[in-house]
Amino acid sequence: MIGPDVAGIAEKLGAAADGATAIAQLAAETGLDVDAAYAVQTALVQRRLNRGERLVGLKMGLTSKAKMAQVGVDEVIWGRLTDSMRVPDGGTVEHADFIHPRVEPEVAFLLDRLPEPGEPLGAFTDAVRAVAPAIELIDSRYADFTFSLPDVVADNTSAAAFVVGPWSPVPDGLDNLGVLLEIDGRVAQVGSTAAILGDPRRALDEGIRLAGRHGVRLRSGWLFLAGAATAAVPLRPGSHVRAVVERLGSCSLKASS
Ligand code: 0L1
Ligand code: MG
Repeated sequence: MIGPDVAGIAEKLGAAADGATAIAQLAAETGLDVDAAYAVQTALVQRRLNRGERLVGLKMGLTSKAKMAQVGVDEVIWGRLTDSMRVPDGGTVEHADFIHPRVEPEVAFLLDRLPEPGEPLGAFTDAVRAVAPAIELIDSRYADFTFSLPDVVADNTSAAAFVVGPWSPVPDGLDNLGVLLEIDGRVAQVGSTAAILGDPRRALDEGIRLAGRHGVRLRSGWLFLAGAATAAVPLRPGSHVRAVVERLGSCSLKASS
C-alpha cells in the first residue's frame, strides 16, 4: 500500500507558512497517522534548514488542560524551534507574516547535560543550566485554527515564533509559580506553572521520551519550551504582549500595526 505523500504534505504546509495563507486540514484526506505526521514535521523543518536556518531546540505543545480544551486535542506533542523563529525580548513581529497568530506564556529551559538514551533524567539541575520566562507565538497553518492530532503534529505544533526573557539559575521550586499574560497592559490570562503537566520539569522528561521515539535526542545548548501555562490569546495588530512568571521575571513582544 502506498503511504501518505510526506514530502508533498510538508511542501503544502511550508508554502502556507511562507505565504501566511491558511489551508484545509490534510490528515483525513491523506491517511496521515501520528508517526507519519512526525515524518512530515521532520521534512517541514528540513525545508527551513535547507534555506539556512539552524535547529536551536524543541518545544512541547498541549501540556496543559487549558490548551487541550482550547483546540480539542488531548495528547502532549512536541515540535522543533529554529533560530529564525526567535524574536529578541521586547522585539516586534510583523503581524502580516502570520495567518491568525496567538500568544501564550511559557517557561523556557537552557539545556545542559542531557542523559544518554534510556538513562533516567537524574537531577534536573544537571540537565538544565538556566530557566526563563517565555512567550510562544503559535500560528496554525490550518483554517480556523482547527486540526486533528496528526494535522497539528505535521504542522510542527503550530510553532511560528518565540521570545525568551532573562535567564535565571534553576530555582528550588518550579511547580507552582504564578504566570500572567498581559496584552496592552491588561491582564489577559492568569495561571500557574502547575498547569504545565503538574510541574514544567515533567515536560522535559516527556520531551526526551517522546522525541526519542522518533530518533531525536535533545542537545546541550538547546532551548526547550516546556509548554503554556494558560490558553493562548489572539495577537492583534499593534498589540504589546508581556508574560510574567513569578521569580523568573518577564519578557515581551510587540506586533506591528
Ligand atoms: O504550543 C502549543 O501548545 C501549541 C500546540 C498546537 C496546538 C495549538 O496550535 O494551539
Ligand atoms: Mg506553546
